[in-house]
Amino acid sequence: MRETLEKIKAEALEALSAPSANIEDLRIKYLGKKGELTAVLRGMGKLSAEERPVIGQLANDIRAEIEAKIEAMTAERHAREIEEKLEAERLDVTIPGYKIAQGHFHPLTLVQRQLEEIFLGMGYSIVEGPEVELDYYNFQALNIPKDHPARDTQDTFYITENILLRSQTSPVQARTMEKQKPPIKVLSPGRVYRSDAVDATHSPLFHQVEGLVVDKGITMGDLKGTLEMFAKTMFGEETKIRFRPHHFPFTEPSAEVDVSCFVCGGKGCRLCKGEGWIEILGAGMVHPNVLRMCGIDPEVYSGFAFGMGVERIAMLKYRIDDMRHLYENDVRFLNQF
Ligand code: 2NM
Repeated sequence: MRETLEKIKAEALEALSAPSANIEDLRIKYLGKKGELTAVLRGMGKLSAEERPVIGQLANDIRAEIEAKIEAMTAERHAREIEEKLEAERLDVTIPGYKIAQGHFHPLTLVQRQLEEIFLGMGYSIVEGPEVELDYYNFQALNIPKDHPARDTQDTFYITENILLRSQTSPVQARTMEKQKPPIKVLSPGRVYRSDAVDATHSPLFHQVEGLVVDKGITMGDLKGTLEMFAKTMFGEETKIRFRPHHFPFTEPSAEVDVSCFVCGGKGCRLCKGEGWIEILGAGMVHPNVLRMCGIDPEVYSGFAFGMGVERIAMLKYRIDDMRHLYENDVRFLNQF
């Protein structure tokens, strides 16, 4: 029996030493309930009383030895696995990182936001309205009846005879006057549409920012002060403004407004075409007919309004020579802002 035990021990230890050994299978084979060592112990009943404790002790020692070997082999294997994993997943912390491309706002958005900031700072609220608009709000309420010649210069896209794509953001202001009692102080930025062919300075879709102030005792002086403040903030403290008489159906009197050239300071250069002045917006005192049609009594209240093209301001500010750059989404262009 002793030899059998020694043989099991030698066999087990050798089998467990093989690198490819299935340790769990071997544990069952040698130490399991139906294993070889257990089988030997079952036969102990045949031994004499003197032999029994000796063989029993030997069997226990061998069991302990095999268990220790199993434990050692398992630990060794585990350590090797960790080592291999560390080797395979080695990190080179000195590899240069990937640069994640960062987006930014479109130049038109930047300019529109800057315009909004300036007027928010002067206490204006921002109002929005539909781009698909009624003829009534886009034209009639603004003193442009169906047969008015001003409709030619603001030709737009018609959905039906009475529904169109707004040609200006003034309909938002007509809606505001209808809903809200003075004092009114609003800014309406947004998309507008005109039936224009695309060229360096025209697009059938462009952006406007219009302002409207209505209260008791509002004068042309308030308009000039407001626009001077705006021009200095937008184009620099040394900027001057100039009003030239003009005609708009919705304002009376009306003016086109220039700023002193922010490149040459007024001496004349390529940007201002030698003029020293650059046209940036249109403005005027809201026509009494407009106030009346929007439910405001022109005998009690007066107001001023102004409007400018966001594209035009952006092109001046960033010296963009062709409006089409603003719509083509060429990243070589856009990445410059
Ligand atoms: C401009 C120029 C002049 C304008 C007028 C109005 C309203 F609704 F009060 F009548 N809103 N905006 C206006 C006046 C717009 O854009 C060049």
